[in-house]
Amino acid sequence: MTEIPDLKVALLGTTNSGKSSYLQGMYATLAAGLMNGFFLYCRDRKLDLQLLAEWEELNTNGTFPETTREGASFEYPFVLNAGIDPWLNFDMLDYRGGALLTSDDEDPDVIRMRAQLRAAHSVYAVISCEHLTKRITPENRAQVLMSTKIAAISTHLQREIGRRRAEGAKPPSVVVLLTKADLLRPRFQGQPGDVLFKEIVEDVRLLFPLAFQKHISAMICPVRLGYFGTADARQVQAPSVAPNNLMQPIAFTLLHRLGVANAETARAVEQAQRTFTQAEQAEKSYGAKFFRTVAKEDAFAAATRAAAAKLAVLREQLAVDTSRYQDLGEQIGHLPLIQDGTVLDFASSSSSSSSSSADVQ
Ligand SMILES: Nc1nc2c(ncn2[C@@H]2O[C@H](COP(=O)(O)OP(=O)(O)O)[C@@H](O)[C@H]2O)c(=O)[nH]1
Ligand SMILES: [Mg+2]
Repeated sequence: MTEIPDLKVALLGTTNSGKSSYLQGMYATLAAGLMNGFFLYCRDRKLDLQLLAEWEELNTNGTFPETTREGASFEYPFVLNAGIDPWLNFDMLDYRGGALLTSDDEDPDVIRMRAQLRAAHSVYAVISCEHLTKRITPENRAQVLMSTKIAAISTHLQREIGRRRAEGAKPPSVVVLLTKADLLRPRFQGQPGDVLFKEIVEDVRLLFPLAFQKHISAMICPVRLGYFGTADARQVQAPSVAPNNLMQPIAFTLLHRLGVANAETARAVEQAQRTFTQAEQAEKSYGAKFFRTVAKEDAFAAATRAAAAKLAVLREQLAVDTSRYQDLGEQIGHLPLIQDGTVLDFASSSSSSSSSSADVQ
């Protein structure tokens, strides 16, 4: 089997913020191929069955799984297929929320979390919307920072960004994952979608300014598994399960990764084009010489062929990745994206297509 690239996502959020539930719903959505021809599956067959069984349990009986797994950090070894081709090893890391609480540098969970953060291409900062039922103000900010553990998440991520900067490496992309978005309903009832986004962006700016930093690409994504009305019910009405926006964060993570990779491939194509032109010219000018040997002629021709083949492979890769980039871009809809502190105009960016965000609450 050919090597496929790795993509690592770290989910950081306090206990009960909705990390595992998001992961399950997201997995069920992507395993079903609902993201425009991209499919997710789990290399670990047991985990795969468990995730799908838990999702089915929620959908048929309205029961959330026990949080026994909260005792340990958990790594899900997914593979993302583009059509029938395996494209990426997609590892998702579901941290034990408790690791965020301790400032003990020797704590094994903290050590593991740092190691995983180092490898992460994308970090999801998870905030439950139960803390966003009122507008964030300078007065209530400290309280919300504490109960969401978002300050600790910022600290860990900031450290990692600093470490990468010192090494000349790129920071991870950032998704602000606003789980339990059904709980925003009373706050925004009857208001147009762009009011919700405008206010939520300002809330996030106060809670998690890191997402607005220079060199950071971020997305703010409200997600919901259903309309449950409360923040931590073990038992809900099965028909109230109505997932929304579960795949958009993944599409964003992939887009960001592809954007970086495509820029590199485009540079490699330019370089390969130059090499090819030089080889071709060298072959031509040797061919024009009066004294030539067949062996040398063959060597020049072989060099041209090799350069042409390399150029063709790179061009093909760029074409495939560019088309994937377009397919994924269509999945994002008009969710707020933040690049270098500038909020891209989500309200006007696309008005039709995708169902995302239209009914976030
Ligand atoms: N209202 C609402 N509650 C949710 C939603 N998703 C999860 N929950 C609740 O949040 C609880 C904790 O979620 P869990 O995923 O275990 O959190 P974790 O500790 O961060 O992994 C669940 O048992 C559900 O009751 C949602 O979309 N809406
Ligand atoms: Mg969990």
